[in-house]
Parts: sequence; structure tokens; C-alpha cells
Amino acid sequence: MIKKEMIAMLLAGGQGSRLGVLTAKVAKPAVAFGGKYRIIDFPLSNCINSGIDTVGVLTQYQPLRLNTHIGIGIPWDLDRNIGGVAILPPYEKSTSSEWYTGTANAIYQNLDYMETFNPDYVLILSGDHIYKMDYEVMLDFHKENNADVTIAAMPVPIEEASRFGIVITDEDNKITEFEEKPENPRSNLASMGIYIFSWPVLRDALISLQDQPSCDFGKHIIPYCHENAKRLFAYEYNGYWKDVGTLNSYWEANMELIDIIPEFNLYEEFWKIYTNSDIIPPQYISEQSVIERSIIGDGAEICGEVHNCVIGSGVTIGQGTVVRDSIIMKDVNIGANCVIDKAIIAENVLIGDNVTLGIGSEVPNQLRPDIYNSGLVTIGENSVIPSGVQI
Ligand code: ADQ
Ligand code: ADP
Repeated sequence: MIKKEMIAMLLAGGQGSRLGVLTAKVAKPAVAFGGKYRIIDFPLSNCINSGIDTVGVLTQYQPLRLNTHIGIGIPWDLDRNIGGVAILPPYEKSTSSEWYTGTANAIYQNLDYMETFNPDYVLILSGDHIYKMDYEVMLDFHKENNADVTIAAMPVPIEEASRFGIVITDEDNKITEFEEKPENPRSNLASMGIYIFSWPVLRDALISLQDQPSCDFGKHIIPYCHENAKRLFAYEYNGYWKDVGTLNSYWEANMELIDIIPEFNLYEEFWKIYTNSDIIPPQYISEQSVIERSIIGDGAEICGEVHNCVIGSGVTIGQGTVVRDSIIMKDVNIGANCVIDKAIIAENVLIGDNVTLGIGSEVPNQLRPDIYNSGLVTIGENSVIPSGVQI
């Protein structure tokens, strides 16, 4: 019989509506990040770096790009005969079939999958966080405390605390109270949405709450475990962690990569971030170009100026064009003499000549200083912006 000590279940099905046009056609975990990666690469790489070789990826909303990206898991060394990576969309069952109505409902609908591996522990992860974490160390913590549930948690600014599940702990890190997104948080220790469950405890909670509509970990499963006197512990994490669920946090997290000493380092040898990338030629930088403090993806051809940007692979930037403080995803073609300031441009966008985008001081048009109130201009994938347009 197959036996795995711990398997991971990666929730990758949410719509990500707060990312606006960036997730109109792709699931949030499939959104490009850091010039080369997709968001889901981070939790997937953490799994393999932590020695977890069995990962179920729960998909639902716009899964095509995610499926193509993950494939059979070769870049993450997850192409195994036993275990490996499995894409788990909602499916037709003999008794019923339904969409995943909530995070815990999605896991509940895959009880059989988890059962196959006869696990001692199940790790629940979100597909949309940028961080590095050794889940094996978290598992050691779980075992040392003889815990039923361990929640990774980190301090956040108190004004942001109501966006998270908030835990209150005693001096032994045992959770004495848990509140999902409280209006008036009484602590700033936030759940990171990363949980280790002892398998019988998770199984029991999922089955007991199977009729709960939109069953969710933060709203239902964790409170249920707490009410039933299970041993809940907070595993405090103090490294870099970012939920890139909003345009601003997505933009910031990309921009933090180009800091001189980045808080989140993509270049560490001992914790590599793996991705599925095409075989493409090197970058070409022409003699007229100026590049400063930027990440430039493979296969990019730059003839203009690039300042403080994250430029994806296969991007072309024409002569006389200036791009500043922007994130340009894969395969975007930008013509000549454009000015682009503080923009996020999704994949496969075509921009003509003499286009101005954004609201920075460098941009001649100050038509709409209030664009999307975040101050960021976002262009959805496959858009075509004709020459001369000002946005
Ligand atoms: P939220 O950030 O609100 O809170 P949620 O919307 O529940 O997280 O989504 C968690 C993950 O599950 C995301 O990766 C999302 O894409 C995925 N997902 C959502 N619905 C899904 C579905 N139906 N099927 C498959 N996948 C789905 C949670 C916790 C908080 C905690 C924060 C930390 O509830 O307590 O503080 O995460 O970010
Ligand atoms: P955002 O909060 O930016 O919209 P999330 O990925 O967190 O992004 O998803 C938002 C909420 O919408 C989640 O609570 C999730 O349960 C729900 N949701 C998203 N897509 C679906 C779907 N296809 N079916 C059911 N619920 C969904």
C-alpha cells in the first residue's frame, strides 16, 4: 500500500477578482511574476525544496494556463509514478457533482485522492503567495507540540489585520482564540492560510461540515477544530511573505525584486525557484538603449530606455520609448517613442508607436490622475493599443 507521511493540497481555484483585468482570463496563481515565473512557482518550489513529492493542485477558475504551465511537473521534479503533481478540477461523481464552493469544500471533494496516499499529515497551501518556507521545519514543530492543527502565522501591521484570520496564542504558541477577518482585531498575528493538519482531524472536520454551504478553512474548519478542543498551534514565521492578491501588492512585490539588496532573493542557490520556461534565445540590448535597476527576461529585445522595471521574456521595446516603474509580462511588443509610467501590462499585448500610458511625472498626458485609484494603469492580456493613444 502507498504511504506518504505528508502530502500537500494547493488551492489554486480562486478567481482573484481584486487583480482586475490581470485575472480576467487566467487564474491568479498563473499570473506572471518576476520576469520569468508564475505565482504558483513559489509554493510548488517550496514543496519540492521541503521534500514533499505529492501535491494536489485544486483548480477551477480559468485553469487552462495553469494546467499548461504545470504539465506533468517536470521543472519541479514532480513527474513521479507515485505521487507527483496532480491537477484536481471539480469532477462529476456518481452521487453528485458541483463546483468547489469554498476552500474547504474543494478539499472535501478530493477526500478520495488524499486517502490514496494514506498520509499522516496534510499541508494546505494557497497558490497565490510569494515566500520561501521549509514546510519540513513546520512539520517538526507540529510533531513537537503534538498538535492537531498548525497554522503558519506572522505579525502584520495592525491596520491591515482585519484582512486576515487573526490568532491569539499563549506563551507556548498554543492558539487560544481564532477570528477570521475580524472587524476589530485584538492581535496582529495573522494566519498565512498555510495549515498542517493531522489527517484524521482534517478528515473528521471535512466530513462533519460537509453540508456547510461554501465551506471555508478560515470561516468554518479552523473554528470547528477550535470548538472541538483540538490542539491548535501557531508556527511563527518572520521571513518575506506576500499575498499578491491586489494590484498594489502585486506591483510592490515585483518592485521589491529590483531593490539592490532585495528582501526576497531569487538568486539563492540553496532555495531555488523552479519554473516551466520556453526555450528562448538570450536578450538583445541595442546601442541606443539605457537600462537601469531592472529585471529583463530571456529573449527580450530592448532598443529604448528601461528604468525600475520588471520586463518579462520575449518583450520588445522600440527606439525612443521610455518605460519606468512598470511591470511588463511575457511577449509584449511596444513600438517606438512611447512613454510608459507605472503600468502593469499583461501577456501578449501589442502597443503601437507614440503611445503614452500612466500618470507619472514623465508622462505628458495628465488626463486622468485618478486612474484606478491605485495610481497604476493595467492593460489586460491580448490587448491591442493603437499608435498615438493616451491612457
Ligand atoms: P483569503 O486570502 O481570503 O483568506 P481565500 O479567498 O479563502 O483566501 O483563498 C485562499 C486560496 O484558495 C487562494 O489561493 C484561492 O485562489 C484559493 N481558492 C479560493 N476559492 C477556491 C475554490 N473554490 N477552489 C479552489 N481554490 C480556491 C485566507 C484565510 C485567512 C488568511 C489568509 C492569508 O481564510 O485566514 O489570513 O488566507 O492570505
Ligand atoms: P479575490 O479575493 O481577489 O477575489 P480569491 O482568489 O481570494 O480572490 O477569491 C475570492 C473569493 O471568491 C474566494 O473566497 C473564493 O471562495 C471565491 N471564488 C472564486 N472563484 C470561485 C469559483 N469559481 N467558485 C466558487 N467560489 C469562487
